[in-house]
This record gives sequence, structure tokens and C-alpha cells, in this order.
Amino acid sequence: MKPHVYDVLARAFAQEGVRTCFTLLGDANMNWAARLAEQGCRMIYVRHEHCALAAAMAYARKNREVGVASVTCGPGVTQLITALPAAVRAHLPLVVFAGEAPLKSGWYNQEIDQAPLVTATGAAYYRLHMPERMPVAIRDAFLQARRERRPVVIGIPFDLQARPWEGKSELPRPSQELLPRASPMPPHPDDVARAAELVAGAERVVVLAGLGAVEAGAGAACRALAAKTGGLLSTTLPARGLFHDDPYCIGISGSFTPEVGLEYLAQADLVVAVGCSLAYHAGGGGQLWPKAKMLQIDIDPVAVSQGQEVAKHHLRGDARLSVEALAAKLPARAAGWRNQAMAARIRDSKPDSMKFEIEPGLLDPRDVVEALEKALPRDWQMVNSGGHCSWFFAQMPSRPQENFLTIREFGAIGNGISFAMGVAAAVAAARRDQPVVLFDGDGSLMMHVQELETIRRHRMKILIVVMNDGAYGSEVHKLRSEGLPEDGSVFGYCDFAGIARGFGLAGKTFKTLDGGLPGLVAEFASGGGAAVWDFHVSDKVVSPTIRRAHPQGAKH
Ligand SMILES: Cc1ncc(C[n+]2csc(CCOP(=O)(O)OP(=O)(O)O)c2C)c(N)n1
Ligand SMILES: [Mg+2]
Repeated sequence: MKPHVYDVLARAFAQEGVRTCFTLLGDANMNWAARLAEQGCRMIYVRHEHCALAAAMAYARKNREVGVASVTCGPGVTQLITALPAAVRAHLPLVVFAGEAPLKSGWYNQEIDQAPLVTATGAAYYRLHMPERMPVAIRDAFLQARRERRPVVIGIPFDLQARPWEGKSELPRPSQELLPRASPMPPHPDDVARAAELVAGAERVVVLAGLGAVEAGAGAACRALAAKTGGLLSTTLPARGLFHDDPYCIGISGSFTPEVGLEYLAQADLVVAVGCSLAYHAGGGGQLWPKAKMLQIDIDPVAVSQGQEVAKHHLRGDARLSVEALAAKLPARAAGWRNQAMAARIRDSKPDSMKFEIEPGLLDPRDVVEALEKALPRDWQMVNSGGHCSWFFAQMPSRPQENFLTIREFGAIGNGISFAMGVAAAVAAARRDQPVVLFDGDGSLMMHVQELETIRRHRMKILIVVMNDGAYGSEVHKLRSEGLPEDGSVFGYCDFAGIARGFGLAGKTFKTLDGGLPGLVAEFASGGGAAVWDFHVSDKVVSPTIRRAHPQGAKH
């Protein structure tokens, strides 16, 4: 039988090595999706298109592959408008197969000009109306997604998809075979010499690593550089865990820095930023290290990042090669800033020591995180979301980087559940048997709570930990500090355990931590399905970030 265009389109995707596709079906993508499934691709059928794309984002980050999602035309595409900019800002390679309205009729109810919507988010849009060229264009979309690390949305009218295939029978060579080899770029010796001079003249060095350092495999080199300078180590939020077992790692730099870390950052006289974009929330403008000079080591160093002047000193090159070359150029130093007393303080201090009055029957979010940090196995995957509670969830220092996932460059809530699904699918595609733990706020979880059904149907092993303050915590604390009414931000404690059970998952409410968390964790680990654990916490505990930004509110 003669193939249709959608048969060939599905083969073109399969040939790109697509193992998993997140989708929600409609007239404009269902024929293609059914054929892709026949090619052996795992299809994850979600309940909202936003979640398809958001899950593909987490999948792409976790497995370092192109993430693939598919939606129907019109309303399927408009649902993507929050996830697309989030993917663009997180530099994630994605390809979205979207339908377009049929060309044959003068009117179609789902018709909308999709290209400007998509390109407004920073993603690329391919309008494909010439069937014979479509396989090459799909290959090019994958090439562009990989090279530019951004989403590409492919729109194809579904009446064209349904035509008989009139083109060549063989497909073009897949994108992986065409990409130029990206060998790590060594730094220029003159730049290394200048950077070494700067570092040799510093006394209190902090080596701050971002995802670029993770991707370049520069962790060991950063540790060695910090040791040679007698300095300390830190990471950005997405790179956290890179130095988790180093006694001189002060944790995350930026909005989530623990108390002792803040104290040391304030004393630093040089921050060596390795493979990180010096984002505003990572303290990029130097707010956290007012005395420090800044050396940025990166394949694409910048002077201004996110509206702030950042590094004045630069070393361009691959993170690992550059840090190694820099360390090799430094004279050995007898003593540095670090000493054992600092290591002991870093190890023994609470991330935040401020005291708050907690109402009876409610928990302190800091105690919840401390208990979970002890009880949850170190080799489980951890996914973070946004909101006020994310400060507390960021304080889990005992786990390696490869077990964390944080994507939040666009600052949108409501993504946690999709990111957890993406990680669960990534782990499954890599044939690893790791449960996934999602840490989310009540408001954020509620925004796409329908995906509990997807989790159950696809038998994903996900434990959802809800930091339930009965509110949009970020808003409550800001409103209170400005003396405004809390209306619209305080909702009360909804019954997530009951909601979970309604979707066929296990659910549990925690109003105390005396219930034997280790036993419950073991029970979850050995059981089959997913679960929601709902921790009722007090909204009286204000994170250090909010206290810094709203000093008035902290006094209330
Ligand atoms: C899509 C979107 N809508 C609104 C906001 C504004 N916002 C930021 S944090 C937040 C509250 C989130 O509540 P929750 O998930 O319960 O976390 P909490 O702050 O209470 O810890 C809101 C509404 C946002 N960032 N993104
Ligand atoms: Mg909340």
C-alpha cells in the first residue's frame, strides 16, 4: 500500500532517534502520532499540552537528548505559550510536531496564525507546505534544535499529512550524522596567564560552578582549583550537588544561599565563575560578594548579564580545559582561606537559624526538608519547582548533581508535575530504576493537578511532596510586608491526599513528623505506584530571600 505523508513524517522522527514523545492528540497530529508509536517510540499521553512540552523539557535536560512533544493545531498550539519561553530561556533542544489547519477549506474553526505566536516566545517555527521536502525539513529542525539549543515547532496542515506520499522512498541522513564534532575548546595561553595572575593575587577565592561546568565534566577540576587556592566551592541552583561531598562547598550561590554561605561570600575577594551565565538570581551582579572581583570562565563570556554588569575578567574556553590550565599555572600555596573550623561550621550549621512561632498542628517547612533529606535515599531523582517553598527545598546538600533537576528561568509555577513526568520518562528510557521525588507548592501543584491521572496511567514511580501552606506563599509574604490584605493569596489547606486517591494514587497528610518517615519511604519504595505526601506547614516561616527583599515584613 502506498504510504501517506504522515507515515513518512513519523519515520523521519523515528530516524532522528526519538525514543519518547509527550503528546495530546487532535485531528492534526493523531495520524502521525499513531505511526510514530508503531515505530517503537514510547508515547506519553498527557492531559494538557503545556504539560507535554514541559515534560519534554525535563526529558531533554535529564537525558541530554532532543525532547519531543506533539500537539494539534490551534488550541493545541496556544496551550504551549508558557512552556515555550521557559524552554527557550533554559536553552533546551526540543522539536514539537504541531498540526496546522487544513489548506483545502476557506474556513476552519481551529485556524490561527501560529507562526507569530511561536516566534514571539523565542522558539523557531517551520511552516511546511511542500510534502516532498518535509523529511529534509524535519532533519533540519533537529539540527537547529541541537545546534541552537532551543525549541523548534513544526506546523503541517493535516490535509497535507493525509495525502499519498509522492516523494523519494529513502530518508535524508539524520541530524546526528551531520553535526560537526564539538570538541572542547582550549583557552588561549595569554588569557590563562592573565587569569592566573589575578587568582594568585587573591586571598579569599570562591569557585562557583554552573551547568556549563557540569556539562563539560569540570567538577573535579573546580575542586582541584579551589583546593590549590585554599578557597571555597559553590554552585548555581541548577548545578547543585556538583560538590556535595566536598567539605568546603558552601552550597548554592544566589537566592538560596544558606546562612554560613552568605557570610563567606561577603568576605570573598575573588569569585571564579565556571560555566555559568551569572544570572540575576545567582547573585550575578555581585550583590552577595561586594568585595570580590569576578573572573568568568566560559565558552561565551559576557560583560553584562540580565541587565547587570558582571565579570570584568574573562577566560574563554571549555570549562574543564580552562580550569585545568589555570590551576596548572598557579604557584603552589602553603595556606589559603579554608581551614577545618570553616568546614565544621559549613557541616554543622542550619541553613537558616531564624526563630518563628509555629501554630500547633502545623509544621516548620525547614524541619520537613531536614527530615526528608535524612529519610529519602540518595540515589533517587529529585525535581524542584518554584514558589516560596523552593528556598526550603533547595537545602538538601547531601546529594549528587546528576540526581537533581531544576528548570525555572522563566519563573513560572505549575511546572513541577510535568518536570517530574519528564524525568521519570528519561530514567525509564535510560533503563534506570530510580523513583522520582517532586518537591512542589500547593498552588503550583494545583495548577496542573490533572496530570496525576497521567502519572497513574503510565505507571510512573513519582512521590510528590507538597509543601502545603494553604496559600500562594510568595504573594502572602509580600502582601503582608506591604500591609496589604491577603485576599487572593490565602486559600486554606485543601485535601491533596484525597485528591490523589481520587486519581488512583496513594495519598497521605502530614501534620507531624513523628509518623516514622523512614518506614513510609521504604513502603513507597517497595510499593507499585505513585503517591502524594501533603505536609501542612505554617505560613509564618518567611524564607531568608523574602526577608532580605522585604525587611519590613520580617518584623511582623
Ligand atoms: C504561571 C505563574 N502564575 C503566577 C505566578 C506568580 N507566583 C509566583 S510564586 C506563586 C505562589 C506559588 O504558590 P505555591 O506553589 O503554593 O508555593 P508557595 O509560594 O506557597 O510556597 C505565584 C502565584 C507565577 N510565578 N507563575
Ligand atoms: Mg503554597
